[in-house]
Amino acid sequence: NKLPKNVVVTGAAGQICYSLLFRLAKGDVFGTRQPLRLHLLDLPQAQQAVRGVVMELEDCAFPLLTNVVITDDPKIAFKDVDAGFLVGSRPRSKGMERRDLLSANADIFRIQGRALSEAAKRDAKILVVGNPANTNAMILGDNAPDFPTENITSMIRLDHNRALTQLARRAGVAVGDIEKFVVWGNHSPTMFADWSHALVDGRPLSELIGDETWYRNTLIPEVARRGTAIIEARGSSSAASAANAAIDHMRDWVHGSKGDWVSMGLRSDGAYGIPEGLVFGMPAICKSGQYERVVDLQFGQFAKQMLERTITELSEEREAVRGS
Ligand code: NAX
Repeated sequence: NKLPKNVVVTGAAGQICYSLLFRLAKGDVFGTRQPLRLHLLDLPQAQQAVRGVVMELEDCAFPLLTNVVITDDPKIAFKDVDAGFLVGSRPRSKGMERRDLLSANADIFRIQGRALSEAAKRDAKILVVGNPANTNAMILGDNAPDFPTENITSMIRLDHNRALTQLARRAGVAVGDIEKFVVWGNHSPTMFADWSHALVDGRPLSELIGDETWYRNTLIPEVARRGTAIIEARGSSSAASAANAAIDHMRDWVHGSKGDWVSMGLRSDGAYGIPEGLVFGMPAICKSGQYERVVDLQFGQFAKQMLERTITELSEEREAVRGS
């Protein structure tokens, strides 16, 4: 019998977690033989709603779920965790400036960074989902002096998955046939969905589709606007697909990506001209519980411009939180 893994999930009363928690408890990330203890963190005013979600978790009688801790204290939530999904964050309220949003979230992730550093296991795998996810993940790392920053990642997988379906459909192939596709940069409209290395059966995907204008003028902006399209259609933001992307990200990190690339927000080491310390969507290959960055890629003029645009935005976000 395996020892249970401790998994912290923040924003537990929110809509993404309403899907994420059930799939986690079912075994979709760590496997169907791995028992789990969930540490659910949310704000004091959301504790009652979290208790309701836990009642529903109980009513699923998940064989893997050995215990659930409900708390509003980050130090308790991060205690001895093996993994974390940091979904909770401060949403933009009416009339709130972008700078105020960044600074409200900076405060949350500074506190959680300290709790992570003091209480989590050193090899814990952390995924930041709450927006602005890249900058929140950067702040978390900056404030976790005793925790390895390479174990802190941010989510760009939803954008990756969104693009993959559109590309596969256009090319007339299955999603699983596309290899070496990546989304670079910020989880925001400046993200760069990059098909320049993507292959289907060893053949360039761009050649197979053969329509650069569609790629530049339709695919890239539609992926960037997909979140807005979902809000318009559904009346609330993407939740089940976001939870699914979080599951994909963590499952691949834990179990491997079978040699293929995945898109992960990783702390830049300065490669590709991305300023060191920014958390940036980039390609990685996961194996044996670790990720390896894909290095030495070459870029054309268009890709360079697109990268520059999202680098500029993330650098500005960093400047905005520096003084906050
Ligand atoms: P909800 O507003 O439904 O839930 C957020 C929950 O977080 C609430 O229960 C709230 O009380 C809690 N919370 C707020 N501050 C907290 C704190 N300091 N500690 C613990 N919990 C706290 O949002 P939901 O739709 O679940 O989305 C959650 C976050 O994911 C948002 O920031 C959203 O923008 C972000 N997303 C990120 C995506 C990505 O690809 N990186 C895609 C999906 C999603 O938009």
